[in-house]
This record gives sequence, structure tokens and C-alpha cells, in this order.
Amino acid sequence: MTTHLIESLGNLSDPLCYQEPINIVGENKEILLNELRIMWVIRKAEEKIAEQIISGAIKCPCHLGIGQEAAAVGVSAYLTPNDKVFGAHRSHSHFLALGGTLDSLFAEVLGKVTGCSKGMGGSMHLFDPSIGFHGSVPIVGGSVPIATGAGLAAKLSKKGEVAVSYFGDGAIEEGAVQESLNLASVMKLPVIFVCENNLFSSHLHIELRQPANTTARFAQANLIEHAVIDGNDVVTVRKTAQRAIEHARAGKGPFFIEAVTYRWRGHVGPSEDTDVGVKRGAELSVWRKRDPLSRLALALIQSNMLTEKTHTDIQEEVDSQIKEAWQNALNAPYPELSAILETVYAK
Ligand SMILES: Cc1ncc(C[n+]2csc(CCOP(=O)(O)OP(=O)(O)O)c2C)c(N)n1
Ligand SMILES: [Mg+2]
Repeated sequence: MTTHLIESLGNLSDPLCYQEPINIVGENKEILLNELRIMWVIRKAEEKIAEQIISGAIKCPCHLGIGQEAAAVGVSAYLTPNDKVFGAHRSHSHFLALGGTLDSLFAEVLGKVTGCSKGMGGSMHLFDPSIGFHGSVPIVGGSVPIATGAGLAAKLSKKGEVAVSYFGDGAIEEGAVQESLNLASVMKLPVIFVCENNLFSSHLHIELRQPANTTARFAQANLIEHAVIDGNDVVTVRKTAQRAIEHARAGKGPFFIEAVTYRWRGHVGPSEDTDVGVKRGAELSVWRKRDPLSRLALALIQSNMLTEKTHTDIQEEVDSQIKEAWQNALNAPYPELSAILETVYAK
């Protein structure tokens, strides 16, 4: 536990830092290659979605997390389908990293009946309990108290399950999130709070909204064990998540991970250069050098665990999976109009 007051992200918020290949010394080659492959699946799935928003095929609003892939992949490594994971409006990565299929994601954003929410939810309402993903919610901060409740249920069931709550640096400003941190701490609930701090809430930089650019100080205020890390380093995220999950499973209470990252597209939609009407400056091109994929790939190549050719093969294999899944989603039917009240509580 850090004993001094966390006042700043330090170098983690400086895009000129953390650009080098990540440290993979002592790491297992197969695990790393699998993490690289899943990150490519997430990136290429979102690039496909971006392309199809532009083509007009996708009509629902989509919040893309391109650039943020490592957080979800690292956090998911030690989870089981019995754990309860909750996302937010930018959750394609959370869903895919747990094993959600491309078919059901693409069908969902197209409103098709084979989608993970039967085509009724779209990009911001993903749901697949078979993989432990209990829903993404577009109300900012809205899923955090639900995840905390799942943590209480897990504690009562005494099966060693944990709840995971993904949210952003904007969500930390919601009262319900503060109340959730408090309750989880007081009741020692097995909740892993994962704040993907991409420094922005919509178009507003955290420094325009908060007296400090770190969110872990709210964990500190609630006496919650925490770690502030490079969210674009999949190995660091995985190791931190392992520590957090072991802590929670052992009945020691919640853990808060602040994973510092950056999104390459605007707040919503495919654009790279605008963010809710605000032009993004040269900062983006510097942040792209902290790319979670190329930093892992380069580390693997330098350690002779990957060749350029194998890296290209991985990407081509993912390309063909994306192509096939997209075609399956296009071929799938829309839900029947008569089904419109089947998936709601009030009829
Ligand atoms: C309660 C609520 N307030 C405002 C919004 C509008 N809104 C949608 S996403 C967003 C920004 C959230 O930022 P953050 O939590 O940092 O997540 P990020 O978009 O960076 O992934 C806002 C203000 C909303 N959906 N819900
Ligand atoms: Mg944010």
C-alpha cells in the first residue's frame, strides 16, 4: 500500500515516456503470443466497425477503444466464467478479451438476432454470461454499483469468485462510483475496480476537470489496495491483475487498478482527428508510439520469440476471421418485430 498521497500520474501521463518495447524477461512465449493475437483481434474488430460506420452499415453509436487493448487482455487472464465482469460504453475489448465471439459482436452492432444481446442492444449493451460478461452500460458509472453488488453476492456465496468493474476516468466523478468504493472497502468485497484512465471524459482532459490527473487517490481515500500502471503494457497489467484477483479471492477486499492509456479515435465514432467537435492536436501522434501491440511485438522480435513473417501470419489469420465473422453477421436475420418486448422486464 502506498503511504504517501498520490498527486500525479508522473511520467505515465507523458506520451514521450513508455514508448519502448515492454519488458518480457522470464515470460512464457505461448502466453505472450496469445496476448498479441487477442490484441490484434480486438484492434482489427474495431477497425472493421470503424470502416462499417463510415460505409453506413452500422447505425448504432460505437465508442472505439483502439489503442487501449492491453488493459482488457491483461485483466482477463486470470478470470473464470464464474467471475462477474461489468463494462461500460467502450467495452468491445472487455467482451472480446473474455472470449466473446466476433460473430456475436458484429451481429450485435448490426442489430441482428444472432448478436450477443439478440440485436436489441448495440455496441453499448453487450452481454454474455457464458463468458462471465454481465453487461456493459452506457450510463457513465452505472455499472460500478452493479459490479459492487455482484461482489457482495460473490462474498456471500463463499466460492472465491470476484467481480470486475471497468470504468473510465470520467466515471470516477460520479457519486455512485465513490459510494461503491466506500461500500466495497467497508464490507471487504471481492471487487477489482479497473479504471482505464485515458485522460479524457468525452472532449474534456482530466486536468480541466480534476485537481490531480490520477484516479487512484480515490482508492487511497477509501483505504483500498491500489496500483497505478502503464495500461498499454499487457504484461504489467496481467501481473497487477493477478495480484488484485488473488487479493480479492483470498477475502482481503477490493483492489483498484488505474491503467493509464489513450484512445486513438474520437470519443464516439471512427474519426481520429476530432473529439466531440474539438480538434485533437499533435498529441495523438505521440501517443500512438505507446502502442500496446507494437511494443509487445517488438519485444518478442528482439527476444527471438517472433519473426516478422510470423507476425504477418498472425495478422492475416485474424483478418480472415474478421472477414468471415462480418459475413456471418451480414447474413443473419434481424429480430422479428414481434420479439420487441421479449427482452424487457416491463411488458
Ligand atoms: C451519467 C452520464 N453522464 C454523461 C453521459 C455522457 N457521456 C457518455 S461517455 C462520457 C465520457 C466518459 O468518460 P470516461 O468515463 O473517462 O470513459 P471513456 O469515454 O474515456 O472511455 C460521457 C460524459 C452518460 N452517458 N452518462
Ligand atoms: Mg476517459
